[in-house]
Amino acid sequence: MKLARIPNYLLISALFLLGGLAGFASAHLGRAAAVERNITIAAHKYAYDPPVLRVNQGDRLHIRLVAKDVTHGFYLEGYNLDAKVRPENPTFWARRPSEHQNYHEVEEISFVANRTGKFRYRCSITCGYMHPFMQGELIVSPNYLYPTSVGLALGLAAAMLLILRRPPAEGRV
Ligand SMILES: [Cu+2]
Repeated sequence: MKLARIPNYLLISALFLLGGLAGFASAHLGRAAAVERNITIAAHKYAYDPPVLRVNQGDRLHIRLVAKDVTHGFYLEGYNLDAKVRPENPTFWARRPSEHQNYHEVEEISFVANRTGKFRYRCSITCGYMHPFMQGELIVSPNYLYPTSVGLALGLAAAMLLILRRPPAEGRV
C-alpha cells in the first residue's frame, strides 16, 4: 500500500498513537523532564512534617532535615538512606545503610526519585515511648502524562503536515 493511498483518518490516528507511544516510552526509560524539589522535613515527637511527600518519578529531591525537640532519625525505605538529626543544628548526619557507611555530616540529602511506589520514612533513633509510630510516606508517581501528551501532539502535527503536502484526491489515480 503506497503512502498516498492511505486514507487521512488512518494516517492521523496512526501518527497520533505513534507519537503518544513514543512519549510514553521515553517516560518509561526515565527521560522525563526532571524537576528539582527542595523539601524541608521537620521531625518532632512523634511525627514528620510533612507526613506525606508526593513527587514524580525522575524528580531530584533535595531534602533538608530539622529536629524540633530531641534527636530523631530518618530512615527512608527503598532508597537506602538513613539520617540522624539533632535539634538546633543546621546540618545533620546521613549514611547509606546497605553500604555500611558511617554517618557523615551533610547540609542536605539529594537523590533522584527513580523508583515508583510508596516508601515509608520512619524514625531510626529511639526518641520516646511513641517512637515506633513515628513515620511518614514518600509517594513517587510514574511521570507518564506529560511526555505522552507531547508525543500525541507531535504525532498529530506530523500527520497534518503529511496530509497538507499530499496531492489532492483527484490527482491520485
Ligand atoms: Cu523520633
